Amino acid sequence: MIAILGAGSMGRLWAATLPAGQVAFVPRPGQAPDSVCYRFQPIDDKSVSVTVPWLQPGQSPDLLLVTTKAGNTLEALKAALPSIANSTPILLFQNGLGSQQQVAQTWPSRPVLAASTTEGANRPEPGLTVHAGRGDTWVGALNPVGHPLVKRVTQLLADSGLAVHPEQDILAKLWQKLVINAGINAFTAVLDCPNGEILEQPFYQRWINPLCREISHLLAAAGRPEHTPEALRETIEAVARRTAANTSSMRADVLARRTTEIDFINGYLMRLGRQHGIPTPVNQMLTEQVQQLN
Ligand code: KPL
Repeated sequence: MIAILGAGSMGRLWAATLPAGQVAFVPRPGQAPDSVCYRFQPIDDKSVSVTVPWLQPGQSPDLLLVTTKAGNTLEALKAALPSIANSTPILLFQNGLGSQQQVAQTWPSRPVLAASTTEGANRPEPGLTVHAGRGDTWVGALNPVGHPLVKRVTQLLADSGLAVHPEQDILAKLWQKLVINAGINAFTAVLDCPNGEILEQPFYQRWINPLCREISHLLAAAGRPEHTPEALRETIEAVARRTAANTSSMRADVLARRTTEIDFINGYLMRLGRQHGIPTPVNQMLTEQVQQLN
């Protein structure tokens, strides 16, 4: 049995694709007792109706997927973990960086793993979850207790039929995604436009080079492989073009009046800059502008 904490788009994508009857959502405090029911639209098939029960007291999951927003993760896990065995692997799906490290530090004796995924899912209306784009999911350990479980967790997730791979250096994957999100998401939220449209906007063109210079310094300071600002810009723009029509997760959060993950994306880079004595005025400006939208 796989338990899922967080019934947003990503949680519902995994719940709909993993074998039926083997998935349950973890109830949040004060949760209504009814199962979670929704329609699921696969990429190239007819939509199906999905019913996912809540995890019952005494049920012991083989794996806990955590698909909460980065800012809610610690609090949600503090409420959920007392009833989940110490040996159950915790697999974190959060965007950005910072929340994963908080979890690994708070529960050092539990197996903590992280996933980086390029699967696309969204909820265009309340009862509908759409698998919007096929991608890949990489799974790797964040602490020593998690290492021996990477293969098993990857196999459990691969039962969904989605492409899941074990990853030795999951931090590298999380950094790659962080760079892309740092260069796209805040711009789409501030400019209120789909990913591809930022490329033509004067505000983006004014700030993207200085932003990439900041990120390039931060990568070197964090001991990650170095990338020139030009290479970072190319990577960001290739993804913006490939996902041109997408509404980024940050713009979607702003439009739905949800808290964004800015504190774990450009906000994380700003805090890292402070730690290393590297000025990050562009990350700070983007963080503040998105915080104001919230
Ligand atoms: O990951 C994304 C997000 O929206 O969070 C991108 C890659 C920008 C795609 O929309």
